[in-house]
Amino acid sequence: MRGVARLAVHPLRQLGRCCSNACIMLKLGGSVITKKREPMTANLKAIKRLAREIATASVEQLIIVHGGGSFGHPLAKQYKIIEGYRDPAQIEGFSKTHQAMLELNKLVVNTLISHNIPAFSVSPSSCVVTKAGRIQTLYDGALTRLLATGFVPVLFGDAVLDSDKGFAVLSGDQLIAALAIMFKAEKIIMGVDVNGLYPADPTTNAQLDLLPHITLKDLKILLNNIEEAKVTDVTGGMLGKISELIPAISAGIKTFIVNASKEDTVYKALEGKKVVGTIIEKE
Ligand code: IP8
Repeated sequence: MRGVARLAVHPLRQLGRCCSNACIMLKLGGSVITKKREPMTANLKAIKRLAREIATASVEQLIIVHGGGSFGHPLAKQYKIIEGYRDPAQIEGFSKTHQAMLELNKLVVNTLISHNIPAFSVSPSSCVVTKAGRIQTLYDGALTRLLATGFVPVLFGDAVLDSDKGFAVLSGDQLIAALAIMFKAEKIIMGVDVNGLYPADPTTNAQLDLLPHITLKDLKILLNNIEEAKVTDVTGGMLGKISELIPAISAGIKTFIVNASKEDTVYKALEGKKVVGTIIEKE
């Protein structure tokens, strides 16, 4: 990251809720940074490559959110965390799910640090409470200061406390949209394991062309047509992912769906270079 302080942190910039320079939000999908079919297995090669790409891009301010992949999802499913707190046996599962996410986050953050990115881990369960699964409170004080100081906060989908149902699973997608609105982000880059959005499920119809650019109106129509992802994902696969972005897109934040499994895609998207993918805009 040429534009951001390397590990030597900037003197404090003027503090405020919005980023002093437009902030970029980057989601690293769980299916990219983990081996989705192998429990608790990170894709270290992909994490290192992504760290290298992020380190070489010129970005002023960056917030990274990563997904759960084979760390958070199987445990959240096993202990039915998404259904809320119903049974004391889930207490252990709630902790285990969070710990699994911390483990993945540690790998991601350590790799970013080893590439001289001033990454700093922020646990969503310590700054978010949901109500019926939706973000109710999001404490922004520490995040604002981290950004102003020159850090790259690294958050993740997490097991969080919920004021209605006790527990919930907060997806990285709901979180990134809320953070993008809160920090008036310039753009959201969603790094997933497909090239972008298609008019229907591309795994069942190989002839489909990628949608390079769509509006919010088209997106809503498309969401009625997209089939759910085939892989176990407690937070709703591609359909869930994209619907969570609607509030941010409605707020005018340009969103890019790109294939983070492909070399240099995230680098180019961060740099604002042309890249294969889908751009979603309000109008
Ligand atoms: O992969 C889910 O985050 P996501 C996190 O962004 C957990 O949906 C704990 C399953």
